Amino acid sequence: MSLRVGVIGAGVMGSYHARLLREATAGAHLAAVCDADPERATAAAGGARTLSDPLALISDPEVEAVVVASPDATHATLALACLAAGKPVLLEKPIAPTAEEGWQVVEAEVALGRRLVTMGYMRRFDAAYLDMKAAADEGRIGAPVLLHNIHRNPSAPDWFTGPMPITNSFVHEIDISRWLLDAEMVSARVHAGPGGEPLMIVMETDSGQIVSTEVFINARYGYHVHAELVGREGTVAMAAPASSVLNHANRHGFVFPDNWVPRFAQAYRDQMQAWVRSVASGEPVGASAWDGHCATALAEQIAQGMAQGTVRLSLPPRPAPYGKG
Ligand code: ISE
Repeated sequence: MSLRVGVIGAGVMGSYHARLLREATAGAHLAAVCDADPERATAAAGGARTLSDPLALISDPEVEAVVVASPDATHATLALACLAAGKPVLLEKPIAPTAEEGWQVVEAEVALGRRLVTMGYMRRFDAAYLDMKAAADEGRIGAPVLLHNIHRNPSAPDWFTGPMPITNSFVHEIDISRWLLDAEMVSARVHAGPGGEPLMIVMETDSGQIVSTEVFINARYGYHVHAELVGREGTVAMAAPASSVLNHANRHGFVFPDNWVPRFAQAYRDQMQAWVRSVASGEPVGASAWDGHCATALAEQIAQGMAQGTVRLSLPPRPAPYGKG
């Protein structure tokens, strides 16, 4: 049996997810693509059906599971429609632009009594982060006390406005830091560089660990994500994300990609495969709707409170279906 998956959104992420379903995922195939722009939809569909109405795709009997990769503002509404239709959804981050909308998704899933939402926090499938987590969990660096993150994008698109460096980019570090440290964030302090960027965000966990993150969305030279986890007996850091080094024009080194798709290509692939397997087995995988809500709620509190100094962070009690994680 091959799972019939519909993809909503045919931009950078949607078209990559569609390609993974067409070419690189066992046990599933691309059944339909939906985008307001018919040319984009056709290009991403590679022969599969195209639609322009996302709700029609979700209710289509030919679609058994849905990937949502449309603009952030539509995520919660489409996730709610998937839950109402009883269809599993791989939902691109963030869960919503606001905590209130994200919480509606959590409440709807809890009311349904079944975990159908998987958040597309793909870093949880990246080999380097998985190595770091294994090193920490197996005690190879002693008790983790500090995590340094770097998140640099070459340039921000025009529509990247307001708090988006925090609510759209830094949400990745909130998620990956909660997951790596298996801890909750309790406070944050943001320092902004000249003219407002880069941001240096320092969070503290409920067991006193420190998480520092540089968010620099106009770093010019390339897309660069880095992390180092510091333990009492050692550290584990990401190696250069390259399989070769180049000698050219009096230089020696590796090349940074322009954006996150090449950097996390394998993580996206592994995430898609793991999601398709989890739909078949019924065993949840990856970040949950609760994790999605936590990232968005903490990002919102940080963005709203950053001008006032240290921000005390809080979350509602974790609903039972989400266990600990
Ligand atoms: C983008 O939406 C992503 O999710 C990328 O992974 C992240 O690095 C980038 O900053 C976001 O804007």
